[in-house]
Amino acid sequence: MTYETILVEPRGAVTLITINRPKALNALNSRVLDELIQAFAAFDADESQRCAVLTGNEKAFAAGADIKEMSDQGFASMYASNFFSGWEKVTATRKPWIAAVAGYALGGGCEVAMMADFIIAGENAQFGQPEIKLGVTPGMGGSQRLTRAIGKAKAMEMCLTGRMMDAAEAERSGLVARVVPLESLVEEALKTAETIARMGPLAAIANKEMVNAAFETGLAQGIVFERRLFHGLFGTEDQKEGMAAFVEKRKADWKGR
Ligand code: CO8
Repeated sequence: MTYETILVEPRGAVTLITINRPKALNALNSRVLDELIQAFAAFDADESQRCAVLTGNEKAFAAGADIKEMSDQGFASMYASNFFSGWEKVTATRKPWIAAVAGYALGGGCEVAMMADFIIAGENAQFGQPEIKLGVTPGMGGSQRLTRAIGKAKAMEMCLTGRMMDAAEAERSGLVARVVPLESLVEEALKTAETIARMGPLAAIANKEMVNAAFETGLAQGIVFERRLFHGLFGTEDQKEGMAAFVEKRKADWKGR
């Protein structure tokens, strides 16, 4: 598959996806969206791939939705095309993926980073929802995911003022899992992805589904969901293999079934 706006490189069991529109600070136009949908679907369908990393470049993860592409749209065309609903196909990815963010992650860029299972940030990362400065609001889940990630006070302040949050504040606030030196960002994200890729693939998906359920359900319901998935894994060969490998003091050989 040849892409125009992204690069896709399998690295062992990890797929590295790089947004590649450097002249536009990786602004997310419809071509980027279409290509990311295809790349994530291919990653999800490929049994040899276990985890993905999505990154940009040192200056920008993505500086937002493409303002030039959007500016002439009207309500009818936005509504009729359900503009940006395609991002739900990216969030439907079942296998785990990490956003490795350096530089600007603004507007849609911040929103795409928050679609990842978690974010690892380079020291120069800047997160923000500056849409208010353009007379609009977040439209790819930013107001919802940012509020769940960092709480109402900071999310509201960021959406209402458009201010940027640096990497240190993002880590303090729970938006990012870890901050690493810029020069080792992709390497660190790949290493983390390789760690996940070495786990049983069914357990990885189940862990992801459980943690995500915490955003969608109440505590009691979430705990039942967790317990049922936990019970379900006892019907897999990987559970037998994982526990036998522990007892026999050897590395597990996962089958993904
Ligand atoms: N869209 C299109 N082009 C962009 C974008 C963008 N979001 N961001 C930067 N670019 C382009 C610039 O136009 C410029 O192009 P050119 O060289 O042809 O003039 C090039 O990238 C380099 O940008 P700058 O010269 O501005 O670089 P600076 O280093 O001076 O500034 C900034 C960097 C501060 C990041 C600045 O570019 C900026 O403010 N960008 C816009 C940030 C922004 O407002 N993002 C939010 C966009 S709106 C959004 O994401 C809404 C999502 C939800 C919509 C839902 C609809 C349903």
